[in-house]
Amino acid sequence: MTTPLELQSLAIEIAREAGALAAQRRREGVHIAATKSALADIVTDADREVEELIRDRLSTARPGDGFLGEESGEGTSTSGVTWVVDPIDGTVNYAYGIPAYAVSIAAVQGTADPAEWTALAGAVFNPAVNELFVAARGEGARLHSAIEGERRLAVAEPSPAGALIATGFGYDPATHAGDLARLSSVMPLARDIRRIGAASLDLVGVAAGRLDAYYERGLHPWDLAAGTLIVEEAGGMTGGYSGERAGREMTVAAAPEFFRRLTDLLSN
Ligand code: 2AM
Ligand code: CA
Ligand code: CA
Ligand code: CA
Repeated sequence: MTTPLELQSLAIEIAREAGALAAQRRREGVHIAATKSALADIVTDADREVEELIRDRLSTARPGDGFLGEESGEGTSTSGVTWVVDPIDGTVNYAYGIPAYAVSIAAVQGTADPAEWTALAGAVFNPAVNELFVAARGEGARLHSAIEGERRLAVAEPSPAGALIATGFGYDPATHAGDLARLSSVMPLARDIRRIGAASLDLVGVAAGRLDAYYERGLHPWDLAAGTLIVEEAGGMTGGYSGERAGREMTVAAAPEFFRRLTDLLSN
């Protein structure tokens, strides 16, 4: 048996090494290798190289574990544990030199499906500002920050004056009308809106109290695996529109009372 804390240590070690590689490649200059589904849906050489490093380190340390990564697909698990990895979350920020991108690494038990898995450990590391957000199941969530130092994370309900709400917009033009309709429906609860451009950083932002809430449609397992565990271990709630788990259809994260108000609004 491996404990969530042991998996967390491995996630941290690899996220720091992978983040250092991403930052190094960023300094050397970014090459956009391909445009995928849409103009904003890009992949750089660094996305692929960083995922390869993570996959290599994990298969050496834990050869029986499964793997699900954005850039290189799936590998099966014989141990019951699967690593769900986004090598660079926020690739558009990365390509433009905006310091809001992160390596996201999570260990989950069971399947690699967010509707079914039990998340055990997660690490989200933003090398551009040297901030690491971590959680292990049942052990709480922590931030190790070059700016703020080290602290345990705990969500708080927003001020009655209004919430700072982050969201993201789908790359597929067919989703734009729905994105705008949801945005206007949540505006009455908002003090202001943020579109940061990296789902993992939106989620850990909620855990750290830097954002009051986050919601987005269209996320993939690797966007949300580590971040949702970090929110939950910080005492927050994550999920879809009405009781289901966070996933492609909808991902909402907030402190419990505000989570209920926001999901009520979004589902109407
Ligand atoms: P990426 O940078 O790893 O591709 C932006 O809202 C967030 O959504 C980022 O975390 C981005 O991840 C992710 N994302 C990836 N593909 C997307 C898509 N087709 N539509 C919307 N967001 C997407
Ligand atoms: Ca991508
Ligand atoms: Ca992503
Ligand atoms: Ca990515």
